[in-house]
Amino acid sequence: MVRFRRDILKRWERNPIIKLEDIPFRCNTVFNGAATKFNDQYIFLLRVEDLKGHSVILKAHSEDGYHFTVGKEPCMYPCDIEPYKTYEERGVEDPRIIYLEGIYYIMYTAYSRYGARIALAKTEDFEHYERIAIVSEPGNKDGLLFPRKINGRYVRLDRPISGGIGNIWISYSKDLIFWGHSKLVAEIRRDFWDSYRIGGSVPPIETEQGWLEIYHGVKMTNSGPIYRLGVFLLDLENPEKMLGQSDIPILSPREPYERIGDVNNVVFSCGAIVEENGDIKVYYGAADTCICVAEGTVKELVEFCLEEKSLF
Ligand code: BMA
Repeated sequence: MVRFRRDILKRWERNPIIKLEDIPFRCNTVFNGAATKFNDQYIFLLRVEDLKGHSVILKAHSEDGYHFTVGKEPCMYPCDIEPYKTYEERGVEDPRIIYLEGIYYIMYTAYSRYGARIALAKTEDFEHYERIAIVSEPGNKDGLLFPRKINGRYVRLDRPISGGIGNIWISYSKDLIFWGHSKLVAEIRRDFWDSYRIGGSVPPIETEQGWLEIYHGVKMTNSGPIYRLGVFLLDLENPEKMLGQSDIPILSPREPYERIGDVNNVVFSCGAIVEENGDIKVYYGAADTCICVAEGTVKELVEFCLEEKSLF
């Protein structure tokens, strides 16, 4: 019998890496989070949903990327100063960290009765966090900053709902606050695993062949949505240009901790760490209930975007 891995990424055998029991205060679930390296440590900003159903952000740190120590209290709460007060009333969700020009920027979802908006904060030390602005109209989320300017402009991917469809768009800014010149970059694919909705997950990773984007795709089924992770590659100097996209996912929910939780059948990433040898640790929320890691190499993910299309 031929033996092969079901998924392109390989799960850490001791997943989950952070569970509800690790959180030192009363809360509902812990899931999606952002990752970076700072002072030789892995820093993880994770999303914790409180018992009211609103999310806060909590810092965890680790020496090896697998064993994390979780902070005693959240580092970002919904803010009580306007305009954040209105637009974060239901929580701060799904952070992504981008190191850009010497600053760690945090793009996150501000969530309120008016829906989702992308918000931007920054930190230089992961002790003090400063909000910069709300940087999108309502109905937009999954904001991912590119880690450098391209042709003199800041660039981001985002996920507006337009025409009732969630696709991945790109937009540009001169100051990180006002964004425009938006264009469609990646679309849902009819009859595929990402046919219902897609959104960027991990901030774009620069490689020699292009910007590697790990995104999430959703298929709607009779028993609800299934969230999986996939990859595509964008041109380095013209990131509106798609160079390749894999037909099949790199990670699908299979393990019990990915199948069963507050939202069943979800693997959802907001961050990854690329090691010096080219290995990549992709952190993901599983079933909106715990945090896990799966690994691969950047090289194989890039090749996967470019290789002959195959469903097997
Ligand atoms: C998305 C986001 C994620 C969540 C996922 C599955 O729309 O809200 O935070 O993990 O749905 O519930």
